[in-house]
Amino acid sequence: MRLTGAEIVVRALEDEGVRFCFGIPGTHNIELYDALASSDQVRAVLVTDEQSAGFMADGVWRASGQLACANLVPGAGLTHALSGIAEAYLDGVPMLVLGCGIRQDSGRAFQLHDVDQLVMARPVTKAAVRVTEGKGLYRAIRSACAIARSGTPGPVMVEVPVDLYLFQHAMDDEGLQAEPVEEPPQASAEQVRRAAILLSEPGARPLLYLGLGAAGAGGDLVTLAERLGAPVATTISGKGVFPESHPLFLWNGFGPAAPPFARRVAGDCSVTLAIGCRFSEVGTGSYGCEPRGPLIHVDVNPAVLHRNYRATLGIVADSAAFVRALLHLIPSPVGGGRVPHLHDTIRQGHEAVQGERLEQRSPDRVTPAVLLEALQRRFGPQTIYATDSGNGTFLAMECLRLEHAGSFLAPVDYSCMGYAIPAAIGAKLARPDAPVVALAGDGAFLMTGLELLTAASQGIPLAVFLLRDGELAQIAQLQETAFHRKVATVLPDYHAGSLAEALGVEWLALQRDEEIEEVLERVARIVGEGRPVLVDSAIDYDRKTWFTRGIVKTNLARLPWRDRMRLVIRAMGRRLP
Ligand SMILES: Cc1ncc(C[n+]2csc(CCOP(=O)(O)OP(=O)(O)O)c2C)c(N)n1
Ligand SMILES: [Mg+2]
Repeated sequence: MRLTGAEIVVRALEDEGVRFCFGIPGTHNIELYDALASSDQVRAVLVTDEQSAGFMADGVWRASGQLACANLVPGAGLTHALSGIAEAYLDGVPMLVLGCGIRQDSGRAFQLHDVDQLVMARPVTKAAVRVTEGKGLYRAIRSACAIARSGTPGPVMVEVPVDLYLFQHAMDDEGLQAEPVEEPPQASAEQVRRAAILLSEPGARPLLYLGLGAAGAGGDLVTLAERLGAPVATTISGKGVFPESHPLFLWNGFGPAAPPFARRVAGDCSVTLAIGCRFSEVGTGSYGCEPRGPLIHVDVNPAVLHRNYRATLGIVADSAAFVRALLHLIPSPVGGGRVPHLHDTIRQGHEAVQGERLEQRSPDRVTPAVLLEALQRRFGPQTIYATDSGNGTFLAMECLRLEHAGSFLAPVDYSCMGYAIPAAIGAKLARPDAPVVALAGDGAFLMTGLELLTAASQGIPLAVFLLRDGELAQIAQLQETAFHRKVATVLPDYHAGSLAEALGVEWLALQRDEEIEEVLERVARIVGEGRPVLVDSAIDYDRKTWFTRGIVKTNLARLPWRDRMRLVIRAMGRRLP
C-alpha cells in the first residue's frame, strides 16, 4: 500500500490514542494538517503562540493521562515551544514533540527555518530523532511515544523532513507495527522484604512522602498509609496523589516550608518511605526537608536514587507494583497505637492553619484562602486547578484540599511563567466533564493570556482567575525581605477586561471578599453555557505563604555567617527611617 508520510504519521498518532495536536501550521507541515483534518480522532488545535502548545499538551496528560502532541514548524515553531517542552521535561510529563524538518532532497543550503533542531531539543527531551525514510516513520512515532511514557515520563521529539510528509511511501504490514513496549522495572522480593521490616518493626513510626510518580499506585496508597498508621506528605507535583481530606494527610512538603504542626509530626517519624519523587529543589523547599531515620526511596528512575538524599534502601521499581508487593507483606495495621493521636494532631493542625488564614481577612481586597475555599465549595471535588509560576502556585498548594491525582497542574521544577491558561485549556479539552479553573498571576497572564482567544474560539469553558496584585510577587516579596526595595517587579497597570473583550471573552471584576459568592455564581453560569470567563481578582498577597517564609529561612541559614550578616544589616538599615 502507498501512503503519504502525513497519512502514516496520523495513523501512528491514532494508534497511540493521541487526540490533540497543538500548534501553528507552516509551509513544512501543511500536508500533515491536511491529513489531520481527515482524522476522526486527532484534532489539530490552533494556538496563538507555540509556547502554549507544549503547556497544552502537558495539561492534557496531567489531567487525563492521555499523551498529546506539540506539532511544530521547523526552527521558529520549536524555539517558541521550548519553554513548554522544558517544563514537561523537568516535571516528568510525557508528550510527543512532532517537529518537521527542511527538505532533504533539494541539495540546497540556507533553507527557510533551517537550524539544528535536534541539538536544541536534546537538553529538554528524553530523545530527539530525525526520520530519514518514509518506511521508518510509523515505528519512529510509536517508539517515541513509548519512550515518552516509560520510566520518568518526558517529551520526545521526532523531526520529520517535509519531503517525507509530501511524498508517498510503499508500506507493508510490518512497517505499520510498533515495537513491543518494555515492562517497567520491579523490586526484588528481598528489597520489598527489607522495606517491610523497616516500616513495620516494633516502634517504627513511618512517614510516607509521595511524588507524582506514585500516582499509579492509586487507592493502594491509602491502604498503605492506614496499615502503617503513617502521616502522608506529598511533593508539590504530587499534590492530590493522596486524598487530602484523609485524616493522615499532612502537607505538600514537610520541612521548614511547611507549617509547624506538619514539621513536628514529620520530625517525630523514625523512618521515611519516599515513592515516585526525586527531592528536587522546589519540591523540598530549597532542600530544607530532612527525612527522619532510614530513608527507603522507590523510583522508576535509578538516577534519582541517592542523588540529593542518601537512601538506606534505594529501590528501582514501578510504584504501583511496589506498593502492591509491600501490602502483601503488611496485610494488617501495624501502627495502631499512634493513629488516634496522629489524627487529632493533624486535624487540629489543619484547623489552626485554616483558622489563622481566615482570621486575617482583607478589608478591601480578596483574601486568597476565602476565594480558594469558595472555589472548592462551588465547583466540587472533580475540579482541576492549573496554577502558574508565582505566589499563586504556593497559595493554591497550601489552601486547596484535593482528592485526586491530576487535579493540580503546576509548573514546578522548570517553573515557567505562562503555564496556567494553556495548561488549563489542555486539561479542559481532555476532561470536558470536569470543571477547570486557571489561576494566573498578573505577570504570567501577560505571557499567554492571548490563549483566551483559543478558549473562546473553540468553545472551551474555563474559569480563569487573574490574580491581580500589580507585582511579580514571588520575586517582589523576596526583594522586599532581602533588600527592602522592589526592582523591576512592579507591573505597569493594564486593563485586563479590555483585553478580554477584544478577544471575545466575558470578564468580571472581583474586588473584595463580599463579592466572591455572587461572582462565582456568574462564573458558574457562563462556563455552564460553554464559554470561558476571566475574573480580574484584586488579590491580597500581604500574608506570605509558608513556602516563601520557609525557603527564605532555609536559604539564609545556609549562607556563610558573614554574608548572612551583610544581608540582614543591609535590609535592616534600609528599613530605618
Ligand atoms: C518565564 C519566566 N520568567 C521569569 C520567572 C521568574 N519568576 C518566578 S515567579 C515570578 C513572579 C510572577 O509574577 P505573577 O505572574 O504576577 O505572579 P505572582 O507571583 O504575583 O502571583 C517571576 C518573575 C519565571 N519563573 N519564569
Ligand atoms: Mg502578580
